[in-house]
Amino acid sequence: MFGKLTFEALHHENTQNFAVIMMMLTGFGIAWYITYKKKWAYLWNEWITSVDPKKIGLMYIITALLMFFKGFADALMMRVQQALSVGDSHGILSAGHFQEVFSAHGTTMIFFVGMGVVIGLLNLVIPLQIGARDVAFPFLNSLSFWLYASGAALTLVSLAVGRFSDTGWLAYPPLSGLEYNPGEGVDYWIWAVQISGIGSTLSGVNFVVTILKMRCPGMTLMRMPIFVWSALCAMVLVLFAFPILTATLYMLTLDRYLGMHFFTVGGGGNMMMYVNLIWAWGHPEVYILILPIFGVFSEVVPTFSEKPLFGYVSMVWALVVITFLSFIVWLHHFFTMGASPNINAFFGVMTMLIAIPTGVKIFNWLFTKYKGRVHFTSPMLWFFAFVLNFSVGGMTGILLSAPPVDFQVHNSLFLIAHFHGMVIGGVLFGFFCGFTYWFPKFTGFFLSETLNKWAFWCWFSGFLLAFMPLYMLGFMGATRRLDHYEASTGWHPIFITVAFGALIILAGVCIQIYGLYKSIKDRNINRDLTGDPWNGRTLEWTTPSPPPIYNFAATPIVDQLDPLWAIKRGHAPKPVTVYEDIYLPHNTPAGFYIGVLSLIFGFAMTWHIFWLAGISFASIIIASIIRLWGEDVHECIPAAEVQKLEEARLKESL
Ligand code: HEM
Ligand SMILES: [Cu+2]
Repeated sequence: MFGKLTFEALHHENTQNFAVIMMMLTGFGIAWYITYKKKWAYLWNEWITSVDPKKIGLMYIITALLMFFKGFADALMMRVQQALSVGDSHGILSAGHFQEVFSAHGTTMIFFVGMGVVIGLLNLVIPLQIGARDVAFPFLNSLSFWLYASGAALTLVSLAVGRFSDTGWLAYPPLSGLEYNPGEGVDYWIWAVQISGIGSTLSGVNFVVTILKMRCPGMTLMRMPIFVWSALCAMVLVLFAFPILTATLYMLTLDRYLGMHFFTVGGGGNMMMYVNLIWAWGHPEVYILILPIFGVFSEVVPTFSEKPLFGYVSMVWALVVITFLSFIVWLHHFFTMGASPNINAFFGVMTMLIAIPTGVKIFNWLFTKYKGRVHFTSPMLWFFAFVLNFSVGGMTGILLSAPPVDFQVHNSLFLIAHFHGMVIGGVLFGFFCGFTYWFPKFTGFFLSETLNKWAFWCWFSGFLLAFMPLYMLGFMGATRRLDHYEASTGWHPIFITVAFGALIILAGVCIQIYGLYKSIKDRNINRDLTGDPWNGRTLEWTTPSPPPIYNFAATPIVDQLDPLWAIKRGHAPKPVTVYEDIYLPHNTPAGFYIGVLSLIFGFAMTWHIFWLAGISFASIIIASIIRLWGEDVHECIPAAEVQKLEEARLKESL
């Protein structure tokens, strides 16, 4: 009846029990608070069923931040373990549990934090920047979000029921095959990643179409803000890369559930195929995360330097070249697998080539500041820290792309230092930069700048202390995924140092949480009444903060880059507002239902409860058909009503 699920699945080590209790208390706390404030109906009507990309974007970011706490807790546990587990001492985690922790950390951070913050930013900013009222497929957008959330939820469920995968964030066979891993861990991983991955593919479809088809009149491709360009490139990568992930996971599923042998050497399969396929998705994936971040900096740096972006056209071409190149470098992730020297050399050279367009971008940002009036606001601080970290990470990446060097340091902490430079110094710092920059736009009030700066300095110094010494450890021979080592290695002091670094990051995180809390509490005294607090250049700053549900009272028309600056500087006429009837899609609970059904399906498949899996899968299909059958209902806000709303708002802001 319940497949492999027994009460045994609820037995855990004490550290994990603690985590489960904390998670449940947090959940109950939130539920109690919503009940106490009588907000369930509000939550359902305004958020859960919403198809407004501004709300969906915020939901992505909130989910990603919650998942970040989990991934960060995993990271702290690993750091504590490595600082303690030397010689006779064995630290706080058993070897098996440690493996689960690093697998969960990597999976959570890449799929649920990285993807969440990036797609969240896209939802918030893209429609506004292109002068649109919505994305091309509003319901699909809501569905994407709920599939993503359901993958994240499945990862959390694995904390409480059974165990998560212990095969690393990419689950290479044969370790992840049935023979070596008969438990439920790998299946949790497969379904969590598969379900959220389908959500990502749908987001890719949605944003490519939105950017290509929904731009306001006059916005030609070469008049799009660079953030839009970066999003377009990233979403094209999604379209090409995510189907590979889906297919690869599907083959692993067939291997594990039906005893097929795609990746089993004994049965005629080839596990190297898995490694090739997963990285044919995996390398583009890191660019899916970083390209939109390049876009963020291309918005922030000119605004806070009071100068147009240096080299717009070269910026666009750099993005396009990176997009292309990122598909022909995947083999650098397994130089040591035994391909011929010629093949290794080809992929090594292709990898090095990426440094050129990336360098173009870095120099363009720096030249943008040249002779500009640079404001050292917190978004700019994140940018400066990014330049440093990304350059160091990029340089060590070039080292790794030389096969002979890679043979020495692959699988060592040198690699961990390199890619955390990219994902923390790049993706996270870039997200914090964009988050701070656009925060007043979407909430209508500011974050505390003083606290932002404190948080920044903790993150920055903590990062340097937590990750730079890993380059050294890597050279000294410390491998990654290490839960225990001997004192004679001499690594112990360095592991203690990097643990302190992680604690300083923790201080930064705490300051950020407090800052968020404080700015929400004081929101009536730190309101942004202008809609354009930073002297912005692009269309999102022509709307009030927060923007009305329909974004623009009248569809904007543009005839150049940086249209808002053009108006402010008298290079373009002030737009006259001609009110029009506005059509907006109705909210729908279908996305939420399909998300919940997918969660049930993933859980049932993981535990081999096949009748439940069958029912939930059939329900997903039926729900989709019902949804597709219905007419797309739109709500009309008549022009007169829009005018009334706009005039009321103007009066209020005076
Ligand atoms: C916020 C602070 C973070 C800390 C302190 C941290 C720490 C760590 C540690 C200690 C490991 C294990 C290293 C080893 O193998 O010995 C690790 C692995 C990893 N981290 Fe992080 N990390 C952080 C953030 C991130 C972020 C933001 C991402 C991605 C967006 C990320 C992605 C990964 C991945 C993919 C792995 C490899 C997991 C595996 O071996 O399968 N981490 N991290
Ligand atoms: Cu790569």
